[in-house]
Amino acid sequence: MPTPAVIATWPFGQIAVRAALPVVQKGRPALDAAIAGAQAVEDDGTTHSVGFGGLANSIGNVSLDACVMEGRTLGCGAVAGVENVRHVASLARRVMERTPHLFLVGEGARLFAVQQGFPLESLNTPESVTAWYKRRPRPKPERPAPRGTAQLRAHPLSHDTVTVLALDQKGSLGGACTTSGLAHKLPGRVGDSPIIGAGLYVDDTAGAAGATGVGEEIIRIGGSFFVVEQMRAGRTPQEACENAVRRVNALAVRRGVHPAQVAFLALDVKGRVGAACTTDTNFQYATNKGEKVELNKAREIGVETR
Ligand code: SD4
Repeated sequence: MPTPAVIATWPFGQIAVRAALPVVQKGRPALDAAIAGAQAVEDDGTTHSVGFGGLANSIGNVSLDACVMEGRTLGCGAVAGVENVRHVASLARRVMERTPHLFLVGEGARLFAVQQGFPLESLNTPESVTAWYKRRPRPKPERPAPRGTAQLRAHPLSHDTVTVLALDQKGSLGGACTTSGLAHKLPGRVGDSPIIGAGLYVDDTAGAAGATGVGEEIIRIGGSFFVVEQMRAGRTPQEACENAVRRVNALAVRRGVHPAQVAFLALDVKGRVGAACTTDTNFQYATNKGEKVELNKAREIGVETR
């Protein structure tokens, strides 16, 4: 019987691992565990980039993105641009289980949430409003970047997603990804987090992967799908994550920009984990060693010069 394992992004991933691990240890499916982990962070008002108390967009609204996926049947669901609903990972699961669709956005996703009995509430906290006000976007004269090379250089404290990957006792993988996205994003902006194949991808026949960081750069390379396909081709989860970061770096060189802050994490059906990030990302991830929850620093991969 495979030993259950959980891995989650950033130091607040420890909250997720602590909530998810008992679920798989009780013999429940990996997807249940991943969503329980994601929800624990969505509920945590001191985590300023996920769920309740998340980072506000440019007009001060908290707008959430999430997706879930399970590795046995490739069942998946996603929501994006959702306001006033806290448990968006769970909402993404309802999309997967109760609609013929895969992805709902904006007002449609919110109406579906109401229909499914999710409470509507303000997701702003006094801290999130103050943080938005202090660093709200103000117009400043800027020389426009050459067409197609505009690159987001996010402030280290202005983003962070929780992505949770779990392996259950049946040897099946599940994942959940939930975020308020980049701080001060344009209303309507969607990052990688709710996009299957970008922020998350899970396939029992290859492995599970998730991402965090500047979503535009993760989407551009099909990040999580890329990591999973690397594992399918025989790379370990660690090698697969490193190769995805190399691809982000190589593309930045091609486009003549500095690589954005991007990180990947992965888990395979043997319970092996991997994580890597671009330089200056300072990416940490939480995972379990038996019963213990550990916080680890991911390997940074710099631009290769030759
Ligand atoms: C996004 N990837 O919306 C998310 C933000 C994030 O660490 O994960 N930041 O682009």
